[in-house]
Amino acid sequence: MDDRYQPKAIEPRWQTAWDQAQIFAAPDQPTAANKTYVLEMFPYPSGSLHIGNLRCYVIGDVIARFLRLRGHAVMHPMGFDALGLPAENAAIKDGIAPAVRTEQNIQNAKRQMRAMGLSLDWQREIATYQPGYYRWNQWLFLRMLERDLVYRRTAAVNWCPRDETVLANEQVVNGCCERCGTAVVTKDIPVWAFRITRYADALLEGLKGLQWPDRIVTAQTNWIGKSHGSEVDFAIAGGNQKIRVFTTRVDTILGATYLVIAPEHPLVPTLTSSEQRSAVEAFVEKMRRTDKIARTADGVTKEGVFTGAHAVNPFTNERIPIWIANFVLADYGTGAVMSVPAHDQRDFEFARGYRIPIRTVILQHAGQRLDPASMPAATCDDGIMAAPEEMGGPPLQLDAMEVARACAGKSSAAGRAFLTEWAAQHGFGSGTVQYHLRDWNFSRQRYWGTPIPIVYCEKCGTVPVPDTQLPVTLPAFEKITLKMTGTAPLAHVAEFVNTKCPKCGGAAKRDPETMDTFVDSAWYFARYLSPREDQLPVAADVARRWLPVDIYIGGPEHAVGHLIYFRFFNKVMKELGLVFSDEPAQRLITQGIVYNKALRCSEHGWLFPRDVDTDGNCAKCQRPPQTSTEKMSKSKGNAVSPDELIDRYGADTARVFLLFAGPPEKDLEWNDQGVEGAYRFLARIWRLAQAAQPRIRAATRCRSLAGLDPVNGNVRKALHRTLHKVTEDIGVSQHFNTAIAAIMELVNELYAADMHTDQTKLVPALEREVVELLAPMLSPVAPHLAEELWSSLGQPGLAAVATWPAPDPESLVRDEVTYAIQVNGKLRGEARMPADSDEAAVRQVAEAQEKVAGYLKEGTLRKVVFVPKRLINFVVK
Ligand code: ANZ
Ligand code: ZN
Repeated sequence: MDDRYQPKAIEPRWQTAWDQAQIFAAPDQPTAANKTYVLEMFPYPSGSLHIGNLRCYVIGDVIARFLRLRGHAVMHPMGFDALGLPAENAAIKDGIAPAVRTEQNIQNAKRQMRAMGLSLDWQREIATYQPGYYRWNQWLFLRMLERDLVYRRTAAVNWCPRDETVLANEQVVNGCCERCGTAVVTKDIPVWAFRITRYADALLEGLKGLQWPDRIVTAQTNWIGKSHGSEVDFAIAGGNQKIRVFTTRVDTILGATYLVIAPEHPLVPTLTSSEQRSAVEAFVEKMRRTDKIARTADGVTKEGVFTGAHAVNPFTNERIPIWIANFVLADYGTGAVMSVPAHDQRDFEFARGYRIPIRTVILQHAGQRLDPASMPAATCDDGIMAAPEEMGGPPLQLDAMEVARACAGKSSAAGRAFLTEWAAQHGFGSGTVQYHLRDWNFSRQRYWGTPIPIVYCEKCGTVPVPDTQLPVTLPAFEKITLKMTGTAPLAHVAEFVNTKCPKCGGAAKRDPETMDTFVDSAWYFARYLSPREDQLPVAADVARRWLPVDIYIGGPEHAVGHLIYFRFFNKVMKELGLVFSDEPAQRLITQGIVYNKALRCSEHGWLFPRDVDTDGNCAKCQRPPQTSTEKMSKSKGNAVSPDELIDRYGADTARVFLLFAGPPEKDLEWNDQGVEGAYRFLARIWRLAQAAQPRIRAATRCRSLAGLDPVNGNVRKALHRTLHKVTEDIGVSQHFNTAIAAIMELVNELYAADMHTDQTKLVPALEREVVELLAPMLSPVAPHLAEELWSSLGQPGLAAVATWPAPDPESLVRDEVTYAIQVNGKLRGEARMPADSDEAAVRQVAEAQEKVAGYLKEGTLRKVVFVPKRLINFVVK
């Protein structure tokens, strides 16, 4: 071994050795018991990856490497999510074909991943822009079309006026385009949609068996949004039409003082009186121009307009006005709401704004009297149904007395059951279930996506492209004029659109739209298993052996997008007999965000390091920039490239930094000291192994405590304790940070025993054992250094495929010492405790002793003095 730790010299060598030995290739025939499929969400190949992007892959790599050492057959593939808007927009900007640019970016990303030491099976690489991949998007589309899971509809879609495309709900953030930030508008256009709503219940049900973070499960549950409620018909006064409302709170119906319908509701024109017509039309037009998500967001002022019409409450015969308002959605429930301002906050704000009466009908506790005139807000919780004399606001009319008396004193839940039943018996309502989940509009008016395999023929209508004619390939970029016209660019490419009808052979036109890239990522996890299979998207036997993904790692931002879509596709693929597990991924780890300081000039925006002068000011205007901590991102100038980092410190340092900064789920902030610290830690290990190498070459490994002096004995115990902790922290809790901390402590003990010098207090056999165990322990986190340690032993083979050692139970037994327990310096008790107990553990035992507790009660605790291995003293006054 070299004198100095020089990662640059050693890391590429081991990367080549791993490649040559092909040790990361997943075996074809794992046994069910030892297969583990570790998958990270595949990257979008934009320019190059930064350290923030790589965090997810390093986390996955530690798990994959650890499990390999534990004897698992590990599948750990990688690919590229290569279609989509950013590549197309870049192509428009600089005229380079997306395919060319994408391929360059992929090569660069692969180089970076290899340089980080990721243990990936590159033989399984996929890239979604290749026809050999997207062909199967088309094939799945056709199978779903046959099952009525794909359909064409006119939908009011989210439309980004800048990107000129439809956006899924998941791609709209606070009413703006997730990509470019432009305010999204609503537009009616024909689209292709997946009938994901057919799986709403299955998608909810499936969540129960998954080991996923609670917040993702909650986000999906809410997104699917199953609500049990009732539908009730209100007659329109003076006609014979009805308006049906959906409510989850039919127990509040005696407090309904108005109805509200969505601006898009079909009854709007019929209901509007001539006096109200111009006001209504103006309002409806205004709503058409605002995005429906922005319009219904919390905090947006509730506004509306009276139609001039009235409805009749079927339970009470009360006449109430019908309004139109911004907060009612046309495509949820029935698009009409009974408004109960006393018990619903939106209704409350609206009623206050338009001076509509408020009647309280639910009591939060018996005897409560609510005064609508002075209520600061609606009381929205379930409660007890009020008797007529307990209600506040306008009194009920006589017709309402029968039902009000029957309900008085019932709980809200009992009231809902009772009134739903009543409505059913009288034929004006029933119980029902609603979902918030909507069908997935997935056609895009863009070029760089999977062409939709449909042909339109004047004679035969809409004709699916037969399987034998797949893939329908994208025409070369050179043939395209990417005009931002709002129509699909492929529509202007004659040689693409003009085709023959597969049915009658006559002239026909292809569908010029492409698929949302979320289709690509909805099933890629299966494609890795048989990436070259050309009969089916995935070969059944490998799917049976390897699926589901055992551990999936990726960003929590995908909670209600990709992570729902791929569950939906998995269910469909199971019905198609392609896969056999109910869910695509059993465990999910969502990694935290990597932050870094960013500089912003008030004049010139985000500053890259090269935009800052030596005084730290903006190089263009010399103004001092503002510093803030931002999510690491290329656009904010605060991205840290792995290339420079690897060049200076090595990949192992970069890995240790990312892993040591906190557990995988936690956000972390980039900092240079942390990197230095990680480097020093690895250099210290290097020095140990280098110093010991001549001594241990010929030694045989120590195998027991027997015959060791106390110094050696304690080091051996520390070694095995560390091994035990690292095994648990990596394997059970995935707290890689505490595993690394444990190794750091061990290294301190080894330095204390002078193992790094020729004055070592350790016997060669123990030094050998130290290195033999350190190599596998380090292998998941710092794999290159681990190989160096391993080969310094004169051992054949690679550390990456060694066997994970088991700690020696004899050495795990912990030494015990007697702690003195003092109160105000006087001995009040004693406790036998493990020598390495921490303050909290000793304190807990001490406080539990009756005598000690008695003394502690005599005053207030001011201070606790703790001397490890000796005493704890409580200072009480
Ligand atoms: C009366 C009522 C009284 C309501 C009350 C709530 C509280 P979830 O749980 O999301 O299903 N609603 C129904 N359709 C709507 C639409 N198209 N746009 C906007 N709001 C709509 O919510 C169901 C509740 O949301 C329904 O119950 C209805 O208001 C409203 F004290 O009816 B409720
Ligand atoms: Zn035809």
